[in-house]
Amino acid sequence: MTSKWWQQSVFYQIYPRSFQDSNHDGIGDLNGITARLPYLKELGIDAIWLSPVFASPNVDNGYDVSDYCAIMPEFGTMEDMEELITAANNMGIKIIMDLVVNHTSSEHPWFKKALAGDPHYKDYYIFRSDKKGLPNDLNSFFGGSAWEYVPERKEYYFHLFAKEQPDLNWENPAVRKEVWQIMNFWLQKGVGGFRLDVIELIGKIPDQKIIGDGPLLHPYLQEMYREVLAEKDVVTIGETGSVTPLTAPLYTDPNRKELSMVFQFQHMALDEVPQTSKWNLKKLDVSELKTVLSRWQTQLPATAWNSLFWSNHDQPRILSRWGNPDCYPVESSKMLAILLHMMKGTPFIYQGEELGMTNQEVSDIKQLDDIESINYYTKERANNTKTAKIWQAINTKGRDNARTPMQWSAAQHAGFTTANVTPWYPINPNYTTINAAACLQDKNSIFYTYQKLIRLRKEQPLIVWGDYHLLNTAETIFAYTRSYQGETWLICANFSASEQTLSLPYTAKQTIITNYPSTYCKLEQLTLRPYETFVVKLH
Ligand code: TEU
Ligand code: CA
Repeated sequence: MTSKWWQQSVFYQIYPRSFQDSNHDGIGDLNGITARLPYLKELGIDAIWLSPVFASPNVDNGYDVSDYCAIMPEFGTMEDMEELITAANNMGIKIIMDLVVNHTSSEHPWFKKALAGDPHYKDYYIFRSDKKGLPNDLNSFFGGSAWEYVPERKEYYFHLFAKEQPDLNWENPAVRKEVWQIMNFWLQKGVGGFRLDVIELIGKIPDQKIIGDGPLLHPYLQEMYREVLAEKDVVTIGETGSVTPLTAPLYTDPNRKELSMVFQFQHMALDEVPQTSKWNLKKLDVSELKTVLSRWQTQLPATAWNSLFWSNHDQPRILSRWGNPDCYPVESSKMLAILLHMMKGTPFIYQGEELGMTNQEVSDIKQLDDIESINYYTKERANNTKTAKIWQAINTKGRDNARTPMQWSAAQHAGFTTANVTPWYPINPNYTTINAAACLQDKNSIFYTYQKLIRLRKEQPLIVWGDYHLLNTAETIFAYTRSYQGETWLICANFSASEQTLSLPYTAKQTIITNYPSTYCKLEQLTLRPYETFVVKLH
């Protein structure tokens, strides 16, 4: 397979509302991002996945788009967006737009016209008559039926997320043409590609209760390639919640001409009771993490390409999830960074991950912003579920955890906004110690571990292309090798807060990166400190 720029790149996800406010209204914006490009350049990333910045009533914080070719006024103007694209491109950083086209906002003119009975736009969405009540028992991901009744029309429409996010009818060629036009509009502005929100849902057949991975999904993606992507050097990353190593090549085999890579979520579900809901908590188990991640390293055919990520705007903070924020925040953050960034795939860093930002505990419904958490809370209260249990679930898994503003400095409001302004969402009080300014001043900070990992990926083809092999060790040791063209590296982590002894039949030739200030040579008798992690060249 000929190599592509995005296979050797590291991406950084920005959640614009929470990144940097520039005009003193407490809401992050485009000019704020432009102002922080030098910070991202210093980190060394190649591309920014920008969560949605399109016009939106913000029922789901921008994932409900009312105009795909206009910027949300809170975030700035189209000129600001063009400036951001140009400034980023000039620094060698590509801007990746978040294309949310499984559904629109109910405020989108298409939907308004559809509701008004315009025959052309009616077929842009999925309407069914109400003759026998609800068309079927499909539920939406945010709770309740996926069918919303419109009394004036005596019809239901279909929505897999909030009722303010009606699903587009992809079977209608006119809808697909609109999407190709939107994509071309943004490509002409110089963006480097798209992250495709819940793209596996577009092939749905609601009447047969087929939702993910529907029969027309891949034909639509191939049409997208033909109509928009062919001959263009752009990246497409599909958000594919149910993808497995066996189905991934269907999206990413270059011969099939669909997408560049996928986001898989199997490692994100390890704290959930399988086949129930994300709120049904289960204890984390390191051996399951090793199994899942290793499966993606070894079972993916050479024709397929995967992304690597620990967090995003829908997930809790990784340090609070798999790390140890109370006793070993720095060591465990670096361990997680090294473990993931030494794997094969394209890494995505979520804003603040490189600083060791953590979850923020809440205990009052007024502290919630995320529609998914609010709906869950409301439903469970109605079911008389104990509040302690509800809050435990929300504090462990709620999406607001990742959406607290970026912690830039120890100044008031963490430098996210100006002193006398109230940020749109409260800042985690730990900003006084966990912040970018502090990280940049400390050469041993988490930030510089990420910086080094990014640099190593650019210098070492072994990290990009090497074969992966999991070593058989005690449960809480996560150790694997990468081998490429006769060279082999060992990556070894003590995934626990206690000391672990370990014997590996190797001698290290060179120490590459560590989270304790040590060098490694003879590996037959090792005593690893809490979260101690090292990468060495074996031969
Ligand atoms: O998320 C897809 C998705 O399936 C989420 O509902 C996910 O299951 C949940 O957030 C996990 O807690 C994408 C976006 O990333 C998300 O922000 C949007 O709300 C959603 O699509 C609808 O556009
Ligand atoms: Ca602002």
